[in-house]
Amino acid sequence: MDLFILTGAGISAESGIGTFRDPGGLWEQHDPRQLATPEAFERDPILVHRFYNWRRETCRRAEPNEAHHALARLDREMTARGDRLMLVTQNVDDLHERAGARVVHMHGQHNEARCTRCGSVHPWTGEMTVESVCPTCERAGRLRPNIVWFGETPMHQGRIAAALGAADLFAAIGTSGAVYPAAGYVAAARHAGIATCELNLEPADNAGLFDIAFYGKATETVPRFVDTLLSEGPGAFVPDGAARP
Ligand code: BJW
Repeated sequence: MDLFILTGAGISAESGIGTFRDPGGLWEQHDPRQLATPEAFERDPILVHRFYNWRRETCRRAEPNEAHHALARLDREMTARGDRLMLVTQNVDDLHERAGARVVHMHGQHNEARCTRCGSVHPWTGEMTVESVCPTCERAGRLRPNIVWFGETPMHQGRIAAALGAADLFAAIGTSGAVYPAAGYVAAARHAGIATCELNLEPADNAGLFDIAFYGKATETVPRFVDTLLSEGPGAFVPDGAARP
């Protein structure tokens, strides 16, 4: 079995981390152009640091939920059987790894700082300010959250493309399908003849591209999905029960 799973903000929603585009979501309350672009950081680093210090603290207080734990169980059991799982998250929280899963962060991580002068990346759990000093080059004022903002290149794209091409099943969990390149992975999977499955609270913007969908809270749908995968394999999620040509 070779699985590719993409997660988004919806998987962490029940851990108390707000999503971006749901009613009352982060981008309804805050303008992403003022907070999540390199230009915004250039223009007003104090504002951007304040926003991410608050987000980092929210993530620090949150705990993994049943959906994170189910994916960690899937990772452990697939590894024990010699199967392959590529778990890619757009989330910048660390709830997948705190549940025990191995995960690739394509949009970076809250708990890391990157130096815009020397390029070094450092674990960072506390406040980050315009006075923070880079542990490597020892310059102050050059650290930023190690997060992919709009207009920047998402991380690990080569590794992600290779894993997507080799998968038997592509599943997207709790993502609105609004932000590229992640929103385009389902089309790439279809193009490669890979079965596609959506688990979401509501249909994503790209819902029409999935072969099969399960709607409901991640803490309910994901453990069921994992149980079925482990007992029946990915064929259970191909509509006619057979692999697509
Ligand atoms: C539940 C649930 C529950 C709720 N259970 N489910 C025009 C066309 C196409 C592309 C572009 C365009 N103009 C610009 C672009 C590119 C741009 C883009 O896509 N913009 C769109 C807005 C149009 N993309 C970029 O700039 C990216 N870079 C790029 O493309 O570089 C070029 C390149 C590509 C490939 C190779 C090389 C180069 C970078 C994107 C960076 C995104 N950054 C953010 C901010 C991170 C920092 C932070 O956290 O502050 O990442 S934006 C934000 O959106 C965050 C998320 O990771 C990302 C995706 O959001 P997600 O996870 O889908 O959350 P929501 O809120 O949208 O959806 C939540 C879902 O959960 C919903 O479906 C709910 O129903 C569901 N849900 N509760 C289950 N309990």
